[in-house]
Amino acid sequence: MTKDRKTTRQGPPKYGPADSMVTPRFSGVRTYARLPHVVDIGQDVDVAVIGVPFDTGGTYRVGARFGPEHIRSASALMRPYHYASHVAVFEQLSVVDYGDLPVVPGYIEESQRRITKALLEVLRAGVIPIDLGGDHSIALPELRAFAEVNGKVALIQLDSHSDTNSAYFDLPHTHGTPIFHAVKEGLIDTSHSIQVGLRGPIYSEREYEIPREMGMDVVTAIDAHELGMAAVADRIAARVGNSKVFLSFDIDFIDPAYAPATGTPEIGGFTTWEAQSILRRLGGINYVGFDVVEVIPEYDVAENTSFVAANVVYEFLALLARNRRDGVTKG
Ligand SMILES: [Mn+2]
Repeated sequence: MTKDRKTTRQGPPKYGPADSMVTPRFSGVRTYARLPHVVDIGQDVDVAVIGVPFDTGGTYRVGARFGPEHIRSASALMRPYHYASHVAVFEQLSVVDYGDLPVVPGYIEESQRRITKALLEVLRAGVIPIDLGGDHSIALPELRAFAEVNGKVALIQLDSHSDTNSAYFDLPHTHGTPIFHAVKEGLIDTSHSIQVGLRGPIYSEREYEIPREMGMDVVTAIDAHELGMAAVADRIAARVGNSKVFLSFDIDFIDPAYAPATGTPEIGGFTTWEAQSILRRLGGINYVGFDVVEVIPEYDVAENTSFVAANVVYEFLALLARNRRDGVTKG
């Protein structure tokens, strides 16, 4: 078990973004939110934003290897105060951009090994990672690292697909299979896990029964739109309770009208405001990590999708900043 950084870090945050009232936000080397690029992390870091530029798991469109670079670029417009939560994010948290984890294009299982190994170093330093994908196949090596440090974790998955297929083309690993393998490997506490936003043409009526039979709660997009975002958020919060939580945000949760640049777009999705509305109601949860995946900048329009992802990351940071301010500690 790692030490709890929330109680061990002394004094004000060491690392925060460049001041855009002092130097223009379009200047300098691009990192997430103009944060310092720091690879020597330890006591003085709470959160690390980390690129995972791997996209060999894509089954349709590919190019998420360029996601981290574009999300970082779009994030230059992040400002330090989160008004909806009334929190000065970087006064609460010491945050760095850790750069990218090692991957090997074309070699999914070797990349999984390298991602897990590198992420373990971050987790063992007591730092909460926010990973920028990459396709959703990275969730499996992420979950292997989270489970090794924390034991089974609860999963909040905002996604238009369940990603619980056992195989594609008679082979086990793609961006449509990570949750199947994670459950099979015992990495997820399914009884406290929930998938929200599932939609689109599927293979059969049975498809959404697969994650349910694994023990997860499933809120389809149809159900979520009927329930409304406040009720969806309440259901998520009740489901995970006091568990240690990994929140995985597939950008295809958002409707392609707002986030077109993704691997397998599905209409009937959620607006950016609806996504913010859910995320902002998920305070007080014991998060061990986050990711945002499946941004494929080649398909983007006016950088919209990267900008949405950059803001999703900012919502994650605000949740952690609120937890710090409110004295919420790890369980
Ligand atoms: Mn997915």
